[in-house]
Amino acid sequence: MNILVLGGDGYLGWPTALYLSRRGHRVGVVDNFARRGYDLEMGVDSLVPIVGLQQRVRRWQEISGLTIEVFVGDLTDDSFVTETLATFEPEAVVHFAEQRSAPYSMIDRKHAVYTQVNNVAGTLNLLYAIAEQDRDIHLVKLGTMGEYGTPNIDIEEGFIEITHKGRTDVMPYPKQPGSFYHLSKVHDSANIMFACRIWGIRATDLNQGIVYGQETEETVLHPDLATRFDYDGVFGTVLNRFCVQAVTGHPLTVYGTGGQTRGMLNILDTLACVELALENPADRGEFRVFNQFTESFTVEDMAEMVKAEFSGDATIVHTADPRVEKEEHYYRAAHTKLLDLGLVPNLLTPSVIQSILAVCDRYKANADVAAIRPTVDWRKTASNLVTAGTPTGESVRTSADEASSEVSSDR
Ligand code: NAD
Ligand code: USQ
Repeated sequence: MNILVLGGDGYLGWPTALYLSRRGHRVGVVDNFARRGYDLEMGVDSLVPIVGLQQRVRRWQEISGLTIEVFVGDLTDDSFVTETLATFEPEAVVHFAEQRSAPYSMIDRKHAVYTQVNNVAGTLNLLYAIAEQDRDIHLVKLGTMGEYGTPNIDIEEGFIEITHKGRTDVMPYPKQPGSFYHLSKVHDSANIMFACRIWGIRATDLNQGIVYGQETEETVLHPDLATRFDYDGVFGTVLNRFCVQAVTGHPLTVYGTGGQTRGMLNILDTLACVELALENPADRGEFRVFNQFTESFTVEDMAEMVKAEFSGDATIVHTADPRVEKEEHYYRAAHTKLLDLGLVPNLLTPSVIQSILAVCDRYKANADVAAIRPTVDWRKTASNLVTAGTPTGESVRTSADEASSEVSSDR
């Protein structure tokens, strides 16, 4: 299959591109390196060193004999998107290319606007390009379990049957997301569903939980093939963060009571789920939603598990929750569709936690402990983006500045 991986330089996009390439697909990757730019903006870096995309691709060719085509550009540039699709002629597009951090989107107005423009406009350009070029192209789009929030009823897989005043219909499941980032995914889902309806394109929305882990069969073949590993207070996700905190002697930072429950999955299962979606495409005109996670845990449970598996002493601290979210709540979310297609989950066993701890231990000298502290406060409309390289209050030109000035110059 000809598969274009958007966001192919990122944490999940790069290992997915390698995985699909190794399985005999013709793979192209698209990226504008925005993610590397956020690191520069915040003065942080991936714990595991990563080389540039061109070097990654050259190394892959040397090791596997396989070619990955590279397209450098921005999805918010509509002509770039149209030209890339025309050149590559994909049968499927896997779309990872968004600003994915909830805290980053909550820094201030500029970062919220940047996140929503980047994510929603990028996806809209893609929908138009697919509809104009070839409506058979299967769009596999990374969404998030966070679209649903934490309602006091069971979460279904995308849709819910509602009976109201004696009449019944199947409707999109209600969305109560917890950040401007998560909201951007809700807006994407609505746009994609509408595009499927009016243009008859085919799409799978993968409502993914929080991913953990860093190594895949392909990325371990050479250090140049490694994918990134984020641990800082803005881009680090909870379980990966706890592992870095343990090996650096930083207390494990549980926000609030730690009763927040989230769907989780191993990075290996991200690759497997994307492959299953590609092998079993949505029908023409179908907007399909899969809940992509394998287990759910409370934040406190995850801290306890990391503490138990760490060979040294790890302490857990409960800090005031910088986010506005329920700290104790009901959580039961359906996730059977990918299992029905054959997913065999890689669960969060002690040995998996130990393997993540081993990666963190190997690279702990790269960790900037000062960058671990959470700096973004949901209750404020502007937080100082204070990280290792940015003294308090210093003004830095950011991706968000650029988006914001583009928005104002358009007016
Ligand atoms: P990432 O930031 O590491 O990768 C995203 C890539 O997309 C980056 O390389 C970035 O440069 C690129 N990108 C962003 N905007 C772009 C644009 N306008 N044009 C071209 N390229 C652009 O993120 P990730 O962790 O790999 O996540 C990938 C996707 O999966 C995201 O959509 C995210 O919302 C979703 N997701 C991630 C997780 C997780 O735990 N990491 C969980 C659920 C869903
Ligand atoms: N948390 C802590 N301590 C920490 C970090 C996080 O208690 O040090 C808590 C948060 O308050 C939250 C939970 O852990 O309740 C998850 O936070 P996170 O940063 O790991 O995940 P989140 O912000 O939801 O975002 C991540 C990805 C995002 C993806 C989402 C999937 O960055 O791209 O969409 O996970 S989901 O959570 O299912 O929406």
